[in-house]
Amino acid sequence: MATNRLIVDTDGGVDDAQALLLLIAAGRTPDAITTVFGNVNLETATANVLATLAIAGASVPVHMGAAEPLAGDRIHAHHVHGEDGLGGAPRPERTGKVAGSDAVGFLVTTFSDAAASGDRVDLLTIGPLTNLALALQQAPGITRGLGRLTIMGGTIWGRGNVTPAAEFNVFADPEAAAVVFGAEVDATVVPWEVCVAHELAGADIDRMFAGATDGDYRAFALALVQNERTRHLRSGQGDCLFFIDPLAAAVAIEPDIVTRSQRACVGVALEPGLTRGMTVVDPSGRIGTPMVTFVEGARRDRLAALFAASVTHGRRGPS
Ligand SMILES: [Ca+2]
Repeated sequence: MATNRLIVDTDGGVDDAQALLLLIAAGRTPDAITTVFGNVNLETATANVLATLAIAGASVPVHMGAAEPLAGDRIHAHHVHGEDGLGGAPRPERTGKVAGSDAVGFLVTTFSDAAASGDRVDLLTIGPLTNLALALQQAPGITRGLGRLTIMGGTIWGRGNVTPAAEFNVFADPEAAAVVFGAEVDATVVPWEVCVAHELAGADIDRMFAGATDGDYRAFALALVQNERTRHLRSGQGDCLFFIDPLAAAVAIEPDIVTRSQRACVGVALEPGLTRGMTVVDPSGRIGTPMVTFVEGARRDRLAALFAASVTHGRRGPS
């Protein structure tokens, strides 16, 4: 079976950059990228994506999307990803330019065409769900053009990161998440608790980088990973890297990597207060939204192999 085209929707943080490097190294360079506010503002997220593509030597059209959530105030995660969103990773001297500033229009056109032709397109979202929600509101029929939809977001057991109950991507725009989880689409969801249950030990990371050729690419990839290791060490989580967006990327391109999953429908808590942005996961189906698949476990050997490939992938010598 031919491989579907792939679009990645991203908010340009450290693990977003790692996910892009993983996809490119795995031979699944996205056919297009759409950007969204989230870890950092929209302009910075877009600049970070362009920087990552330049470092990897990949030419991919990048469309700027939503700068604000559907409702409420914009949040960010500079405390995790640094002021620049890439943990201070060294920037390339030159980057490409954006292909457009209407990501929502691009998604509507692409998935409408895909629906008409039957040539479906996969979508991986690793940021707030604003762009996809706006596209679905404009053109609900685009679900017929969607191939595999893989979403990093939400929680499965109710333990969030940005609040005790809510995960960042959903909390950043709960109304958008409610639109997506209410749409007629069979998504695969990679929830927060499962991401932090899949880690790579510091010693393994060191071994991978020891095999990488010196250069801009290695320096960039190393800075990304060191930002995370330093933060985890400071917070007492040990010397490791958690697979967040890279886990979703791996699931998107290697469905067989999933070892355990749960079918459920999802409600998103929208009321202000303790539970805003919480994903209420309902295997019984009583919430009534379409069933999606929650990933509960993935093959660690394949994750490590995909990550290792992304460490050693860089072009050799000066570009
Ligand atoms: Ca992200």
